[in-house]
Amino acid sequence: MKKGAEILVESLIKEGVEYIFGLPGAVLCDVYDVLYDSPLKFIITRHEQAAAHAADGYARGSGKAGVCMVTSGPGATNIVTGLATAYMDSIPLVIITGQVPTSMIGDDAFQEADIAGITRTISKYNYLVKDVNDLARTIKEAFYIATTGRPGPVLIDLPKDVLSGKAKYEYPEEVHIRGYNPNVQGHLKQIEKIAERISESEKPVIYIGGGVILSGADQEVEKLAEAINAPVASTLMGLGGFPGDHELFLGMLGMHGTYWSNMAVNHADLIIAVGARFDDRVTGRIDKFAPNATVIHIDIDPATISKNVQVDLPVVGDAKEVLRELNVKVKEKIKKKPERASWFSEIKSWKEKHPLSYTRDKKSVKPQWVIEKICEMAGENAIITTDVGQHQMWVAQYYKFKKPRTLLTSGGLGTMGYGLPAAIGVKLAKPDCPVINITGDGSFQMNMQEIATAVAYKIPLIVVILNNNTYGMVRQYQSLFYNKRYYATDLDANPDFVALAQSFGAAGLRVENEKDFDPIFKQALAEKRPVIIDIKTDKDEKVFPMVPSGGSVKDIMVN
Ligand SMILES: Cc1ncc(C[n+]2csc(CCOP(=O)(O)OP(=O)(O)O)c2C)c(N)n1
Repeated sequence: MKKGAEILVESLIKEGVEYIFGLPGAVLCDVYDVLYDSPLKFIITRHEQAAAHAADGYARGSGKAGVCMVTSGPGATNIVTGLATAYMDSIPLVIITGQVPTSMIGDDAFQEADIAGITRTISKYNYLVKDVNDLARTIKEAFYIATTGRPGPVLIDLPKDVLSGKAKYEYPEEVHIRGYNPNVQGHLKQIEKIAERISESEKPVIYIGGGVILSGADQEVEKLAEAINAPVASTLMGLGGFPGDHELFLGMLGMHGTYWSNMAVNHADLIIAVGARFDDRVTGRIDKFAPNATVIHIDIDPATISKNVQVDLPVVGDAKEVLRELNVKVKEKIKKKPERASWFSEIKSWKEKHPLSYTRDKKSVKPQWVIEKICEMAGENAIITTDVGQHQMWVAQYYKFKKPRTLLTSGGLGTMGYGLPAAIGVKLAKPDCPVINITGDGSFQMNMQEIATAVAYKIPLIVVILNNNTYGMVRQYQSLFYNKRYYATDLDANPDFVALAQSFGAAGLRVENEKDFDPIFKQALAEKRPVIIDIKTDKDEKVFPMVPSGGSVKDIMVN
């Protein structure tokens, strides 16, 4: 017989867990007492939201499930944003929450919150374990559900008496959940049909999303693109799923995508969407999206098919498996690589008409320039995390991501405060890669307390604050669509970020003009502790192109 807390810890070890991110509470003391003697490393964050984001960063970097453990009531409610962030981007997490004893559930007991109820719509699945005999099976299932099919976060709520109660311990070898059978292999006949349609296409565009990265399908995408000679556009979540410097790469599509990728999608006769969900940031006005195209959609989640855009040829399956089959079929159908001279010259003309550009001046350091410099200096192994706002879109536009899992950003929920804790998590998963959080002054202040966590565990990472003293992206909306009536956007009482960093025991550095950048960034890369670099930028700098919300490609603003 073993105690619930022992069953929990032993099961986590069996699942190959290295790190647990969390923050304590008395209800979990049985667990800490077991962890005390275990090889698992518990990373204490300063806020539970950050624990969830750190576990998420670990998961995005490693491809394994991230684990987070927090106390009941306020500890549990603090992870809601982290959970929703992971859910929207299909990130595998196992979140363990403490709960009041089963006898007190529903009594408004001290630090009770119905976290299973609260998180029902933002988790892939959740459990409230009422009997210690169910614990081992529940943990096995949670990891299985989190990491298979379309991945996602799973929450396990554990009452105090379940953790202190005893049961016979047997960890199941296999999982059988009725009604849950993710379909990995795509339908062969359908794949053949798709290959046929591809061979007839004159103006194809491959449109990749985060699913390409989650399934590890990047090589297969490259093979397909080269075999059929098709340009590739990516969503924010797909960046890194295709080499950013490849001649077939069009860059990001959608609201802040490149002019030419949006035009290409608009004029395509065939869209091959892989692991993408036709998010509104990509499609804009649905009825005007890719009006002339046959739409192929390859996705593991049957629920995404025709959810937003009517799909002509769907295949449900794992992107890597389906593309592997598709590449075989395509090889049979297409003997000679198509030239597509007129299609590529059309794309080239759009590229020449409106290239991505910004003007450098003496007044301030341009954020786009900073991002190009970081890309140049950080090396191919660097991993970038971002927050949300203009800086995030400039990263997507100006950083050339060459490998999967090198951009960690909150795409679906758009969570400010994600970047620093995610950087902590991914640095633990990939200790040999430089990790750089590119953030805004607004976003940084949402979880800046986590500098203490990075200092405490000697986690060297670099935070680059593009400091425009404003909630830049919202100010941009007010500038473009509300006649410059700026309201609720200025950040007048920002701290001195350099002094703040130093007060935490991190290095604080400042870039005032372009020529400061090289030596300071080199110094930051060499530091063995967290570094914060504060860079003053112009609050009126804007992100272009921009397709206004609810607009179509015809409404695109290029400057
Ligand atoms: C938690 C959260 N609150 C509010 C928003 C709405 N929002 C989107 S972008 C933005 C401004 C971001 O400002 P900053 O981090 O300074 O970045 P910048 O746009 O200036 O680069 C805000 C407030 C959000 N995305 N997330």
